Amino acid sequence: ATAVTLSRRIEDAEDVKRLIIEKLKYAVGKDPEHSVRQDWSAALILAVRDQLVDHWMASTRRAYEQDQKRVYYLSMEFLIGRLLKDTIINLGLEAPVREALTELGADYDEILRSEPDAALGNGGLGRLAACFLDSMSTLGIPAHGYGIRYENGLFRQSIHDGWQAEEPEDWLVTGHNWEFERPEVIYNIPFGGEVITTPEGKAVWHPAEVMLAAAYDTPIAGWRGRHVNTLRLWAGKPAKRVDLDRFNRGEYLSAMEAAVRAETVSRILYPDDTTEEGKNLRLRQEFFFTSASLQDLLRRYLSSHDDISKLPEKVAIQLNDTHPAIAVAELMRLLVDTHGLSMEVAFQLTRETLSYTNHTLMPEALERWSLQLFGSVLPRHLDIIRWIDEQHLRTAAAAKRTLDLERVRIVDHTNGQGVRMGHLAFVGSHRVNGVSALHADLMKQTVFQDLDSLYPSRILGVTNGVTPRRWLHSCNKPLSDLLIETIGEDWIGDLEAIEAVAPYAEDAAFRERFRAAKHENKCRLVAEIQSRVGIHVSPDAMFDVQIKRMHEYKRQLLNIMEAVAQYFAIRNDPAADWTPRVKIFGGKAAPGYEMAKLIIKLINDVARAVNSDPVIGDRLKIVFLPNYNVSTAERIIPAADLSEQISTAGMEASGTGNMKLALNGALTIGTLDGANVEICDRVGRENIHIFGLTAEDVANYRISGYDSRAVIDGNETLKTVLDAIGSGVFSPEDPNRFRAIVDRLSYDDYFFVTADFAAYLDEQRKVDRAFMDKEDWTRRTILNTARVGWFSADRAIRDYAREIWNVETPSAKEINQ
Ligand code: 26W
Repeated sequence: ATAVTLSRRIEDAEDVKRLIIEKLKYAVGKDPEHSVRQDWSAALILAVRDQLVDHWMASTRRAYEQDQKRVYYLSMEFLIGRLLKDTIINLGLEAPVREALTELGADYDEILRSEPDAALGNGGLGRLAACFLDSMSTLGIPAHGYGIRYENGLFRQSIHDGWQAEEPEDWLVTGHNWEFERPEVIYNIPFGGEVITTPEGKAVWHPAEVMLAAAYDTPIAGWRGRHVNTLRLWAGKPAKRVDLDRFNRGEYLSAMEAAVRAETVSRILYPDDTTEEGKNLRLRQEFFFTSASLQDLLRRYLSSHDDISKLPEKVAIQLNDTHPAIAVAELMRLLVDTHGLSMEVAFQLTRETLSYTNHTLMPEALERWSLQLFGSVLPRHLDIIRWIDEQHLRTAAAAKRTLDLERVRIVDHTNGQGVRMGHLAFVGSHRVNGVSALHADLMKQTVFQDLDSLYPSRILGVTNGVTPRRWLHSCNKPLSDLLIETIGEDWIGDLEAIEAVAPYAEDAAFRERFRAAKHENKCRLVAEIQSRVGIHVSPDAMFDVQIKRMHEYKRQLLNIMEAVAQYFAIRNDPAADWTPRVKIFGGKAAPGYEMAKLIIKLINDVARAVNSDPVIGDRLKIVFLPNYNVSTAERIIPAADLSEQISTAGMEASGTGNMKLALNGALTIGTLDGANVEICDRVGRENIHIFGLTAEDVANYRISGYDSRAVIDGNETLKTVLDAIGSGVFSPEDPNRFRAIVDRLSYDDYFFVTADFAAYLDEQRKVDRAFMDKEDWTRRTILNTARVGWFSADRAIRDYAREIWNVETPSAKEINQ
């Protein structure tokens, strides 16, 4: 076995060549002469995957032998993107792979681009889960990610006549070469039916239907590839493919019905990250993957332990938002109904094992299921939740007389009626965390105020982070090379070491090279913009970037309104000393979110007018890059000069794009929201452009009332901009197209766009002046890169490990040894 292992290990380009040819022949079934790009890609992925297997097995063996505590990250979304380049870089194989492919006559970069971008997530929450997988492997924490193997990930966006159109994303069609199917790992997932109480008083669930969850594993390597964890995704399978009785009666289609229903559960990722759908399928998806994951981890625990009561010493389960919150009831059910524990003991173990991360305070995104739906899909769980709620209510009644008991209940008995999943997750967890300092504070002041008073010190903040491997070292080679040459490569495994570059901000020669790296990235993006949307932009202009999901609270509208104001100003005085800008937008709107889709159209209509106006020239260009995803982010972020983080204060829980952009040497223009607050603290107030209402201002306005009409009437520029948009200046073929937007802002400006407009414009003009001073601008961008090392996902994971999971992590020094 050892001999086989050694022959597969890559030492040089010759080894790579041999392995690729072998994979082409014996795994893909092609000879090199007749291989197309997909074949080369498959062969390369399979060859690289081989390199992970020994470390992967060693990691598993170590966890068993040393009886290490394991971490399970349950998430409905893992927005991992492409894996090939990062894995090659993590393993230190880039040079030999490149050389081998060149010698074989294949194009390395083209092969990298042909890998499908696994879009098993909507946005920030899913991407955070992917960064955390990278960091848990880098830190050598024995961990599993558990999720759903969606056949169709987030839809592909195309732009037709300025409007968003959605097409299905079928990333699995070309085959997912990273994964290992595990046909032997299958679990029964029951649904529906009823609960019967036996004469002895034992509750027995008789489900109406049982389907299967089948495991597919993807190995996840960390920095230097020493430790490899598993992302285990579940696919829905029918218990039996065909109903033979029906089939024999000639009812061919209905004989397949149950099979189709089972496969539907892992068919599609819900594309809406704002409004909870309340759909039967969504609830089934949540229970499906949560139950499979819990059954799987209990089986693993029991294979080497016989005392179930020690579970919390060896297992930590993190719930990524409330999507897997049914875990509270499902773990109880497994412990009580399958393993014979009492409800009391089961509840204690459940709470000590689970913890919950909240990612949003927006009331419409807080999950709540009607009792009717919940009871029909998960009747046993509803009983268990009622039991938990009774215990919880007793605690509440004993603790505080002043509390409104109706508000703290998990099962809402008021007219709304329903199961509050946030409450369930909170009550069933020993720790509940927000994703930035501000967000954790707001959790205590708003949605979880009562629960916080009942269970003080359960809430904590763990500020998000991003992996420096993907989001600097791999996506920004020019800057990474410069950093490595200047301060060495410790920062890749210990991002706070990047601070060592700060003194070079004062070094003119270094600044020149830092600018050159940025320029190279900008030129690459210029070419992409030209080829994808046919707009010519200059790499010398400021690249002003807003890339994120389309949402009213993120205020892409404020950004495009500023563009309109600037457009008019330039037209009025073309000869003035304008700072040339390219405004770049990217982001998907949920298919049912009409306002967000209308804002995309507005951006494109304004872009059409501005980009074709000969008076404007290079002074202002507007670009909407379609189908924003992880891979496009990897090309846009290194090229950005200005990072737009302009959400209504109090509404963006953290943000993570803000961290990636600052790390890559962009300055931020932003509100004091989410992690912007902490970014400001670290880079220094003079190296960031903060404007607008604070979260406290917003909260006060919500109480006292805010009159946008008066603000509009008092601001000539704002009035001109809104009149133009509302009267069809940008949509002459349909003058009323944007009426709804202007009406919203005039009568019910819920996101305070008009309130922040003047301050935003002021700050943008300061940005213009600052950009003109090339040396000082570069100095400040270097300080941003140098000072955001704390926003590494490695630091975030250390915080989770210490404050929530109670597992050990190695020091930064050990990582770099
Ligand atoms: C009910 C459907 C649904 C689905 C997803 C509702 C809400 C969500 C997520 C909470 C949306 C999300 O991605 N939130 C983002 O999480 C990031 C990681 O913590 C934060 O950085 C962002 O600020 C937050 O918006």
